[in-house]
Amino acid sequence: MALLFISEQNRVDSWRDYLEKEIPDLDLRTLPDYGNKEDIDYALVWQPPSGLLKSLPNLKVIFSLGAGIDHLASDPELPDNIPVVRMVDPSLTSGMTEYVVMNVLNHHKGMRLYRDQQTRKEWSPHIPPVTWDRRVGIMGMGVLGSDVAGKLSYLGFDVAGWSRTHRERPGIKTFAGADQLDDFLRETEILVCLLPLTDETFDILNKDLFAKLPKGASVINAARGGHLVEEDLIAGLDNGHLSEATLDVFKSEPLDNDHPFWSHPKVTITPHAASFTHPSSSVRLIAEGIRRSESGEELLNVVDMKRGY
Ligand code: NDP
Ligand code: OXD
Repeated sequence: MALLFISEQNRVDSWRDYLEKEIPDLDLRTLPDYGNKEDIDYALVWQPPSGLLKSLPNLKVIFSLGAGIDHLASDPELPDNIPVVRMVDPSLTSGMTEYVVMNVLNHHKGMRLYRDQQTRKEWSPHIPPVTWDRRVGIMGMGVLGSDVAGKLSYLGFDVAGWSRTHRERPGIKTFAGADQLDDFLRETEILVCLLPLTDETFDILNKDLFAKLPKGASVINAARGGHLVEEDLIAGLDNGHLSEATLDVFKSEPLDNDHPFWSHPKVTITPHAASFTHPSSSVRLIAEGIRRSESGEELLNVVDMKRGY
């Protein structure tokens, strides 16, 4: 059975051994010379060339190498009759939780101020509120947001979550839908975005939303650059309404050399590195997906492409 793997070239090398060990009869194909189109049964992909998947006549399942599928949904040529399975993997989840918890703690403790002060050899302590008086608001309470919320709550933070449909979580204040967005934002001091990128969530982090946060709030965007109106964030930071931002994702990646974020004193940048799909754990999910497909069982983590996530 043939699986076409599409990602950055260096990632194939790290995936090959794991895939071949987990799926012994696997015939692994890569670009550019992947052989006959008719051979390909499965595709495991990140940002495949537009139209390529549609040209594979015997394709059974498209596996996304990431949790997000906007890299597929944005392809107008994506075949609409092939299920898309997204990555729901413990290593991806724990990596994201580490990233968000690390940055929430940095914002909470004022680490950016201390970095600045160090350059001036300035000794000025800042006393943060106790964690239970610090509201962290998480936009997107799915696989990643729920895990992050649980761990932050364990650390004692006052955690709120916002999702599309109402979801009860022990110890978390939950809000849902456009009607409850303002209530969610009103007390959020550290805002974390873990939404999928859809038509509804594109540009959601904009000046109107920032204006509803309390003065001094900070922003962590670990979801997609498409969520953020970049100039609105810069305006909010420059006029003092927002205190700082940590950004992992950008409208255009890699970030342009002359982008103002690089040198903005209140912005911390990571290069779309909040979390990664590690082959050591995620190949089991691909193998299970292929097994289910071959035996006619229901696939897990199939994306609702109409809903967009
Ligand atoms: P899930 O699909 O599990 O969760 C999505 C959450 O967003 C759900 O709670 C959903 O609500 C909510 N949501 C969707 N649309 C809306 C809306 N219009 N209004 C309010 N809430 C909405 O996704 P994951 O948690 O697995 O991943 C989230 C995103 O994180 C991915 O799509 C990807 O873009 C990004 N990501 C970034 C990485 C990085 O390295 N920077 C790594 C991995 C993922 P409901 O619960 O009601 O369905
Ligand atoms: C993902 C990502 O969606 O890495 O998994 O961005």
